[in-house]
Amino acid sequence: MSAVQEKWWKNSIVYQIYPASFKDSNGDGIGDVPGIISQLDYIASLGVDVIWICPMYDSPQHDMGYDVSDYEKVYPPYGTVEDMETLIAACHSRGLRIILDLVVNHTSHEHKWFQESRSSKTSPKRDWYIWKPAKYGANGNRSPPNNWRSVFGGSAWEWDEATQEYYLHLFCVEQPDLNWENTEVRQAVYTSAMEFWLKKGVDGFRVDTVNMYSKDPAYADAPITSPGSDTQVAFSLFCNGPRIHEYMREMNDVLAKYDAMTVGELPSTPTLEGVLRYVSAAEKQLNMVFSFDTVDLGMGKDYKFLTKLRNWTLPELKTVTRRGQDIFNGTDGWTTVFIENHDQARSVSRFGSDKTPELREASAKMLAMFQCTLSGTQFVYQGQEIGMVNAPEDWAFDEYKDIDSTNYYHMVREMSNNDPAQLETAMQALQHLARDHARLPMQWSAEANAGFSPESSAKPWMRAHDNHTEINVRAQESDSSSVLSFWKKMMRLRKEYAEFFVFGTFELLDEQHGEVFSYLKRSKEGSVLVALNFSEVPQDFEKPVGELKLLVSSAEESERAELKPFEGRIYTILN
Ligand code: TEU
Ligand code: CA
Repeated sequence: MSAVQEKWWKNSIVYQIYPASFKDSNGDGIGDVPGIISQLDYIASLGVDVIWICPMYDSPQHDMGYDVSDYEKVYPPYGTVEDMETLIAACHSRGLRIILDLVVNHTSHEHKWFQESRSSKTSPKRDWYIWKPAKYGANGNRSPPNNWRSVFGGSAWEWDEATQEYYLHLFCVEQPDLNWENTEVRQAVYTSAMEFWLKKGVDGFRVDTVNMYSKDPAYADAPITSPGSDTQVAFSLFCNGPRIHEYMREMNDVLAKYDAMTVGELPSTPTLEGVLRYVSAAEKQLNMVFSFDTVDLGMGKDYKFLTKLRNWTLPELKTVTRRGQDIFNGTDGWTTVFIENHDQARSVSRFGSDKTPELREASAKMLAMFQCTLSGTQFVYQGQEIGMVNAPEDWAFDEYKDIDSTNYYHMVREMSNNDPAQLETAMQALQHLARDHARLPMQWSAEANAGFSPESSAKPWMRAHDNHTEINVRAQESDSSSVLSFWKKMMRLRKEYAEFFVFGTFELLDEQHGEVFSYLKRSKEGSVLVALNFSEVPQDFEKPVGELKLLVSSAEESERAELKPFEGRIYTILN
């Protein structure tokens, strides 16, 4: 099928916005919806097609809005429902589409549904959440119904003193899991969280933790992988449960009425077959998903922060990339390409180098080329387009705000009895992998607060990166050799050569090469070669048969055969 006949979202580029950190219009130190509206021309100038806004719903913000207390209201510091209506119209008038984050595996503990549910065992909404009695040991000690560990550490069960039962929270204590087995819950979710916004004209949803709605109904203990710990990693028991595909189809029936685009977040589903069950067109469930293979590279299995720095190799990155690209090879499925989002450290710091300005810029451009030449719907996270990097190594722990980071650090402090060496290791892991890095204020200019908040305003809710004087939108917009200019060029090229880059099939070359990642993208019209140097030193690379014509290099024009440090090149192959 040619590109023109395909669904609009396949050839789209989505720009992800984290409302708290994008643009503060009124100087309270917190980004807001009017701030987003004020930067829509900038967003449109990038050449993207869709914006995705992370949760802007009313919330007590225990997990930055992924704990929704009212789906039909906007968190007041971000603005109002009217501001959202203005934003939707302002997007559409620029030819941009807008999708929202749909967070319905759980609500906030402050949502009225949960307030009612916890009010008594006989509440009509008791069954809207997952309540279970305690277990009692021989000595009469009370313990949770099973050993599941929450994604943010600690037990996934919280004891409710008033009604003497535990409720399930796969994320933080303030995020009780909804009981999707209950039909009324599903209908309430469709009406309040989905149709309320679809009727206002949003074009679809990014669906949070999409595979956790159906849990293994036995609620059995997870296998012991951390001996000596009360809690165990339990993804295999709470992801992809027996009714999940029934729920997906039911949800899709609602979304289909609005022709909405959907992208589901799909942790713990590493096989092609598992992914296809959600995204095969014939299944009518989701349009595409975010798989975790690439962004999980090098993370600890037991706790993600329990790892060595840069604990991954290039051949591993190649393998997971190929696995992700396999879906475009003869299936009726579709998926995404991304290496950053609000849950990940910055890609330049993880997969490139932020050691010197030269290496940083070179690797940011090379990574742009990497992403823009992979098949799928493309997602770019705010600040990625200017090559923003992780917070500096010398920032202290109190600059880290995310519950995932603070829970981990506090756990290490407690378990190690404040041991300085262990705390230092934990800090290093945070500096490498914390979600906080993606949440630093967007760097608009060299001015105070990185131009995120007006100069005279309150301190931004997270400290602006010290390097904002060097890395910022204003400086890069007027520089044709900047990371930003290169991203724009690559996004244009991606569309121009969509049959290769968006829709083509992927063929890995030189699988074992530890420094150069090279591959072919093929279409009916022929092939292109992509060669990416993932190292700090020049590298040779193997050339396939055929006459190569350089289409673009991420480095300054060079006659040399070798790739420069972190250089990427694309060649068309003439026969
Ligand atoms: O994330 C779900 C998820 O499984 C991970 O990305 C998780 O945040 C990470 O592994 C923790 O280290 C989604 C949202 O993207 C995230 O921001 C929320 O915190 C989470 O759901 C709960 O709603
Ligand atoms: Ca504000």
